[in-house]
Amino acid sequence: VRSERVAAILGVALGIAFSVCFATGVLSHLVQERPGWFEWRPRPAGFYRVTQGLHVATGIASIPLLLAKLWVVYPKLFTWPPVRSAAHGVERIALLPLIGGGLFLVFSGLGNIHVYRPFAFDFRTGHYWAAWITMGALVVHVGAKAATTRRALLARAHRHGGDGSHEEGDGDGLATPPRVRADRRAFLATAFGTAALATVFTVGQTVRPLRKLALLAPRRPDVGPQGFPVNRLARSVGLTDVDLASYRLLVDGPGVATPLSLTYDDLRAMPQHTAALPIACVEGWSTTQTWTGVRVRDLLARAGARDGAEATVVSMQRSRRQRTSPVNRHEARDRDMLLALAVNGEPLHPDHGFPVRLIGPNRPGVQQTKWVGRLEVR
Ligand SMILES: Nc1nc2c(c(=O)[nH]1)N[C@H]1C(S)=C(S)[C@@H](COP(=O)(O)O)O[C@H]1N2
Ligand SMILES: [Mo]
Repeated sequence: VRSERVAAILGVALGIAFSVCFATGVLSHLVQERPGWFEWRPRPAGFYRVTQGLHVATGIASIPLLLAKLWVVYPKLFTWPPVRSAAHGVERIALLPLIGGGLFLVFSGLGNIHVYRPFAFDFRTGHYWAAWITMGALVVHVGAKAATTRRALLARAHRHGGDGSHEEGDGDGLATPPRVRADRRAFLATAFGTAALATVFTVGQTVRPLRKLALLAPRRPDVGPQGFPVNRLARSVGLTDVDLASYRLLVDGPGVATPLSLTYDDLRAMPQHTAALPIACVEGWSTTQTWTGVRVRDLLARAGARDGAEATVVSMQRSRRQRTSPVNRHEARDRDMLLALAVNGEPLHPDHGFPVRLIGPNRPGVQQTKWVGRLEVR
């Protein structure tokens, strides 16, 4: 089982999973950071939901594959002499960030979706930089192992393509006995089967038809107040009973001609729009609900903001974590960018952001700000 062939098959699968995970992860990071050169669009509305679902699913599938791969190759870590040449030395040094980084990524990610963040540093910052280091080491590793991998994978093709007298080899010219081949198949079936089951038992948190199978998922997309989940409770930010008599939504900042201070009734008196939009949490769960409220673009127009205005949405919560979120000029114009007063025809539950929450297309959950008190316009 501890053969080049098994290592190669697991390696290819891990390479694909890590690449998808990396691309979707960098995208998610950029959406949350929004550097100046990065123009995020509000359409297609469910795009982020798919990319982040893939991120968490490929990360979870990687865990059994990574452990299987380490089990297959770890005796090779102790071969003698440790370094045969300069190139070999570089390849071996790259194993440290590759193995350490890979393990850190999958387990910090797994922790994060269970809201377990025991690190002294910010989860996203650490996870992001570890990803670049790990992928750098992976590029070195793939370069060093490409020839071996191709040889190990082609051994079987050679057998099939031949006259039938060839046995599957390990690339070393020796035939592989059938018992060994059966053991390898069983081992690989266990590794891939475990990866498949771990994935099937969690993707129900975002893939509706599988929600009954979401046994390993931290959340079910249909369980919570008003029928969907909550991460941050109103209680935890002291906003369980917001007084509507004193509530005001401020629309102000350098981008408006007339600053607004609107009561809840003022908002209810404005034209209401309804849209089905997902909350797609970075933790990989998502849920689509039907939201009703005031369009951000109507509020901006009423405040005399110019076309091209951008805004920062500010929550009434005191704690800084996820208190604000950005609305760029594309989002500000979108017909479904709402300050929602209601979900599925009912006023928002306090845990869902009563009296007013932002909800818009193609945004990470962390940017669907609850308990909104202010739109600061530029
Ligand atoms: N003010 C505020 N809005 C917030 C949050 C928060 O902590 N504070 N959490 C965000 C996150 S991470 C997600 S996924 C969505 C949905 O989270 P919920 O499940 O807590 O409603 O709301 C977002 N809005
Ligand atoms: Mo979230």
